[in-house]
Amino acid sequence: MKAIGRRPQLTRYLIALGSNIAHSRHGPPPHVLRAACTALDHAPLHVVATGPIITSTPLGPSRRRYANSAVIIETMLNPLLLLAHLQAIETAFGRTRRGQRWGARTLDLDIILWSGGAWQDDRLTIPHAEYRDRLFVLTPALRIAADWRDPQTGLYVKQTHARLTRRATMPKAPLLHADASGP
Ligand code: PH2
Ligand code: MG
Ligand code: MG
Repeated sequence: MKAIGRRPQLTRYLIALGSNIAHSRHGPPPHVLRAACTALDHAPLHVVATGPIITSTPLGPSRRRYANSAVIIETMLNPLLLLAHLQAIETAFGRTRRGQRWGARTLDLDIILWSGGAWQDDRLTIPHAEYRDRLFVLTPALRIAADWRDPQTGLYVKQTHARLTRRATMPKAPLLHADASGP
């Protein structure tokens, strides 16, 4: 749903951060994310919660490991204005867009969820289309947004996270004894 015609209001967003290229000044990816949190905490944005920084195996063609994190920000910006603002921060951190999908990047800032429900247009989709399958998003998000609800699945972040981790650690079904009939 679009917020056209609505008056601007204070809104919360869950943002995922990723980096797998060092920055000449900020240093390696975990330091890039720390600097990005500082950059995000300037008007018209305000960081209200910061998740842990984790390292993760790259999904996609890049071979460099990622640093990932998540923050909650509060702002009066609507999703499209926020998207433009986040892209400006990515560019200020030296992000170049060479068109390769999932290519290596100094800084990636993705809008995952917002307090306004769902958003869909040709520039932006909220909830983020792939976050439900990404532990590198859900693990840091769990610490700061466990009780945020996905308007499309109805699941809380903690449930979406549990769905992934339980599947990964589910005990195998007990082996049936092929020779159960015995001697
Ligand atoms: N981001 C991608 C593609 N692959 N892999 C990891 N581990 N972490 C990311 O943030 C990431 C990725 C596209 O944005
Ligand atoms: Mg991304
Ligand atoms: Mg992105």
